[in-house]
Amino acid sequence: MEQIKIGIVCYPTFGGSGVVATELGKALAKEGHKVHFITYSQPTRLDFLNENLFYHEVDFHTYPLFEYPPYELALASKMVSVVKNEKLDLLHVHYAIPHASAAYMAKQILKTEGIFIPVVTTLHGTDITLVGKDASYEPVVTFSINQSDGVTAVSADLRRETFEHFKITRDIDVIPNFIDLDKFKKQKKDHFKKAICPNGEALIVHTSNFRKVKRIQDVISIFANIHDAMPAKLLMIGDGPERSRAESQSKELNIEHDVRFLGKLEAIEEVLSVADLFLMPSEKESFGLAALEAMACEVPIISSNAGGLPELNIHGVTGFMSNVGDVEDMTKNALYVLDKNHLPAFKENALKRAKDFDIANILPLYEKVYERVLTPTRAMA
Ligand code: GMT
Repeated sequence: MEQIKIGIVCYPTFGGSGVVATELGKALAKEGHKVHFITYSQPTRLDFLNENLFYHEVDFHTYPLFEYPPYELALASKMVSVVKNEKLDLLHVHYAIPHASAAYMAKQILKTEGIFIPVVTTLHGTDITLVGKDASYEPVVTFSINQSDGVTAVSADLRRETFEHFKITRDIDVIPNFIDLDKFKKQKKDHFKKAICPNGEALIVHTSNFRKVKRIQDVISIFANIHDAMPAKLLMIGDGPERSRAESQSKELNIEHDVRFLGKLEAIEEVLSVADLFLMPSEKESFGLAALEAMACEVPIISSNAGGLPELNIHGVTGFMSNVGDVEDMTKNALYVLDKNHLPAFKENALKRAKDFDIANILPLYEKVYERVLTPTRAMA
């Protein structure tokens, strides 16, 4: 498509929605589009220089009257000024709350000045499945989805759930998460593997934000069972509210010497390069980007069958899926995959499946949505 100027709004943190938004922006910039990130701090993965990438910080000031600083208003105001100053063609907001409603407000303000700016909203999961459904947000989420010019969801399951729980009066395109296979690939890190697993132990990995929805207590329980059956080590990457409980659990189970909590890591692909198995027993997972990152590094997946995971993890091929909370079944499957006679095929299949989500295949799907929402603007010009 012809090169355009896009404003991307996202959470700049380690979470999946921020990662997808940032990686998408970087890929669009490489294609020659001008990409302006509008966030409250520099996105974590915005880590390289490109003449087409720009960053605008939302500065919001508090005042003694405000018990809760009105971030959404500051964000909407920032969107208005960036659209005007940079002559943006469209806004692409990731995560409905509060980005889609702030974009709606910015759009209405700009309309009064004769500027039409189309808004694309990407739904990522918890903005619908956990937070959005909450009665305190539901009317605003419904309204701002319906008022967006384009809406995408990261899996067919998330699209289904959006239609099920909200009164949606428009289409939603499914555009899955994607992966940069140049960054996420198995690297030779034998020395690292030797340091963690000096006696050839199996290396199990989990990465997440350690929120309740990730069920990291199941990760520890599954690992404890694997550990009973064979020599194994577990690396827990990330941080969040459930971390200390999981640390205590591994002490109670007497496996703490073989479980390491590494905290937040930038170069996850280096750890994934030496992993044998990835655990994702989540309660909900609209897509499971962390599992895709593991698969790209040739790591098979033991996951729950929640949400969009069946759209990624092929049961019996790239790993296995079980019902949420079925630790016994997940353990049995993990031991099957880790069997030396089975592991190589699962690794190969994981990489093969990850290639379906190559960013080169997914980027054009977003560009198609951009083209579509821009058509009425061009007709008006
Ligand atoms: O997984 C999280 O809690 C983070 C969350 C987010 O919004 O940042 O991730 C969601 O978006 C990712 C990117 O689209 C998806 O891959 C994750 O599956 C999804 N998480 C959940 O649905 C729990």
